[in-house]
Amino acid sequence: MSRIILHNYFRSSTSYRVRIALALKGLDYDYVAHHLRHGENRKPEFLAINPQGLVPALVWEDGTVLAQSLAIMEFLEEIAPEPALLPADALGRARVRMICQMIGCDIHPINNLRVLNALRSRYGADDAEIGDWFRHWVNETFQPLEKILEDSSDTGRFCHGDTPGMADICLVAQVANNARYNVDMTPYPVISRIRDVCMEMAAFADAAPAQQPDAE
Ligand SMILES: N[C@@H](CCC(=O)N[C@@H](CS)C(=O)NCC(=O)O)C(=O)O
Repeated sequence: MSRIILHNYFRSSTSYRVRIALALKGLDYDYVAHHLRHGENRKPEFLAINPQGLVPALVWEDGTVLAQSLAIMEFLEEIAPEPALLPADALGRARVRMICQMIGCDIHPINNLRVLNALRSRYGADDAEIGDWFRHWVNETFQPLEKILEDSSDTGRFCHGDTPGMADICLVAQVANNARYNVDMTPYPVISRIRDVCMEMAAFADAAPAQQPDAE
C-alpha cells in the first residue's frame, strides 16, 4: 500500500473540501500542486491522471484515481466512518447532501475558473463583470441557504447538529472563494457564524488555501 496522493491547488475550493475531509478523518496524504492559472491541469501529465483536467484528484492507496470532491468525500466516509461526516439518520443525510449540492451543483460549477475564463474570452467580460457574475450566483443560493439554516431546528453549532460534516466543509470552502470576489457576507449571519465555528478547528484552518505549500 502506498500513500494517498491529493492532486490539488491551494485556491481551489473543491480541493479545499477534500483537504478538510482528509484532515477530519485523520488521513495523511502527499500534496501535489497543479497551478490552475498557469494551465498545469491541462498538461498531458495531469490529463493522464484525470482526463477531466480538474482538481481535486485523489490517488487512493491501490492506485485508483478518484475525481469529484463530493464523490471523494462519500468514499472517505465509507472507508473511514469515524468521525462521521454524515448524520446517522436518512433524513439527516439527505439534508446534509442537499446543502452540499446547493453549493456543489448550483454555485461552484457556474463560477469555476474555466467558466469565468470563457466569459472573458468568448464574450469579452471584464473584471467588474466577472465579479458581478460570481456574486450574483453566490447570492442566488446563499439567500435560500441562509433561510434553510436559520429556520431549521436541525441546524446547531454546525449546519446539521453540533458536529462538523460535509455540509460545513462545502460551506467553508465556498466562503473562502467568496472572499476573493468581495461577496458581502452581512446578509448571511448564520452562514458566517457556522464558518467561524469551523475555522476554530485545526482540520478546517490547516486546510485553508493560505496554509498550503503552493500558496502565493
Ligand atoms: N465538480 C468538481 C469540480 C472540480 C473543479 O471544477 N475544480 C476546479 C478548481 S475548484 C478546477 O479544476 N478548475 C480548473 C479549470 O476551471 O480549468 C468537484 O467537485 O471536484
